Amino acid sequence: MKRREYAMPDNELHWMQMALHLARRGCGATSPNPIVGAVLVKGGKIIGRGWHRRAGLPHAEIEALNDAQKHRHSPRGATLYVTLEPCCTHGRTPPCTEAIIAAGIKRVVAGTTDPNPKHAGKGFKILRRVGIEVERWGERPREPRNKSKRGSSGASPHQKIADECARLNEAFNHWIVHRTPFVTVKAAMTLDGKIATASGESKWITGGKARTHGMKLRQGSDAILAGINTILADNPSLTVRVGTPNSGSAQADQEIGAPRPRRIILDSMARTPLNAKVASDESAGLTTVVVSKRAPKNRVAALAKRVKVIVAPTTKSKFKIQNSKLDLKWLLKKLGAETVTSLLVEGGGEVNASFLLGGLAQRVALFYAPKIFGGRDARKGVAGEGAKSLSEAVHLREIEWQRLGEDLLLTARVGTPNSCSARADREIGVPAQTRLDGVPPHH
Ligand code: AOF
Ligand code: ZN
Repeated sequence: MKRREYAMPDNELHWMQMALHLARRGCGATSPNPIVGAVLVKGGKIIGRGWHRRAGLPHAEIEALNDAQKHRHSPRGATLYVTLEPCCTHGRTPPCTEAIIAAGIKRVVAGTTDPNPKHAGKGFKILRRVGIEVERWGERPREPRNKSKRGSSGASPHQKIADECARLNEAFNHWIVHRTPFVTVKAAMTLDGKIATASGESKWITGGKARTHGMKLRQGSDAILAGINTILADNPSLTVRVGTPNSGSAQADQEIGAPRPRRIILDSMARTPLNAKVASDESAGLTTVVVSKRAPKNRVAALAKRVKVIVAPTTKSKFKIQNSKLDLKWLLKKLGAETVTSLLVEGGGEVNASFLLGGLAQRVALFYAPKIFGGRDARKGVAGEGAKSLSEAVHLREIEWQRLGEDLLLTARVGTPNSCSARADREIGVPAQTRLDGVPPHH
């Protein structure tokens, strides 16, 4: 017998699912704004649908109201299902709360609270104050769990929707609070954690499906970052291309449409060759080379003719006094101020280690190919000085394994050292979450 999930009308799940679907249409296009979807329902029927398309354009709620108007439906007395708390301030666009009140909406069901400190519950308060019924989806009483399903996959459809609304905008949620980008460290490795052979060969470690997924990760990021050693060794383009699975060659791949992520190169001594792809291709305008004060002036000047160059402060290395490093915390603040909400770090090993072991990454996306390179001089996915003891290890949580052809992809959150090791061990097999790049499977 079909179990009733909770004491709310069944249709509500449907409307909220639809709002989530609509929200995802904005995937990768709304930065620095969140993706949001909205459905207006009156008399059990949908009278308007909308989603936020791009920063500067109307919010999802306004799109839904406009849609209702276009089809000559009056929104008076309707219920608004929206994945995020309606905003209540003037930004690039006027407050949605005012439009909702003016339209005579009776009830608002919102997926989650907007973490933007300017809103963060204030939108709900304003609506309630004028007598609009407001419900936060995630605050509904939880239905008792089905015992047989208890554990990793026991979440009800209601709870899944609440979780998805909260997870829909991970990068935005992080950036709007911390004002630094949400950092994902990505690496494609052999099973023994190598990203290149001792002779430096590194192309196509993983197969076509994994590479296509890697491209989606790039596409969902505001910026991609790599270190100078990677530029010198691999001369990567760091652009978004749609790969033909197993094409095996970058030339067989095609450039796809905007918005294109920025490319950030960590290069303290300004050694990026002027003919490197990142400095010479048609997307050179999207490249920023981050140098230190010690970089030779003539090199900096030559690079600055082709790409954006910024001079970052340095921090003394804990380990080698003579080795000062670019101050990554400073850089993240700078990028955050430039509305980079999500940053994909693509190595190499030293750069990955700086972010991971420096506590500057929030997520990892590690691709593993069923290959073994061995070799004490082979390049590692994560290098640096490494953890000195078990207690210094980077612990991962919310572990998700995905098979991509012959390869495996591990997606996980980076926990703070010591904080979640026990939980992380138990969490293998958490329910499938919003996909890494936020792009729905059928999108
Ligand atoms: C909503 N619905 O569809 C979105 C919201 O500059 P603005 O006017 O676009 O406002 C941006 C802020 O509004 C953003 O930081 C976030 O807090 C919220 N985004 N809110 O009610 C939407 N995209
Ligand atoms: Zn709004």
